[in-house]
Amino acid sequence: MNKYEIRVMLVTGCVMIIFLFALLYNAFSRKIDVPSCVPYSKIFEHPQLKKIDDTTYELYVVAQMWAFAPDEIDIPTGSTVDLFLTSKDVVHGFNIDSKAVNLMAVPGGVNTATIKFTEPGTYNIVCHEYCGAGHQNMLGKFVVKDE
Ligand SMILES: [Cu+2]
Repeated sequence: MNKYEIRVMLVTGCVMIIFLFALLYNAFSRKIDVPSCVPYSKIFEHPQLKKIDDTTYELYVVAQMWAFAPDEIDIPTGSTVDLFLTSKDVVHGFNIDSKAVNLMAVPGGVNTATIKFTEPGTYNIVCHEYCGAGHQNMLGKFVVKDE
């Protein structure tokens, strides 16, 4: 190793330290965090299950670290649910157990699916896209009951 190599390594190390310091300074002192935005429709400001008629529902779900809103959805057996899914912060997943529904919740975008619940039971929802420290606790469920 000659003296030029050592010099280059020292300069590189200094630049990295300055960069890291600038990053942490901005993150903590200026409280910069992940953005929070809800797209397009005002309806996502109040995530909800909307009844259209006796067997049809529209469901507006907002995912954020680390929960779904709403996280428990009660519907009668035989219902058809039109799902509209978005995210407030980072990309999340939306997978319904024993249903062929596997969506991404993307900030700034809306993904949709139509789901028919013909059998009563509890259908768990999991976030299957790693989204940070609380990811494993990001759960929800559909509770389908006979009326
Ligand atoms: Cu997650």
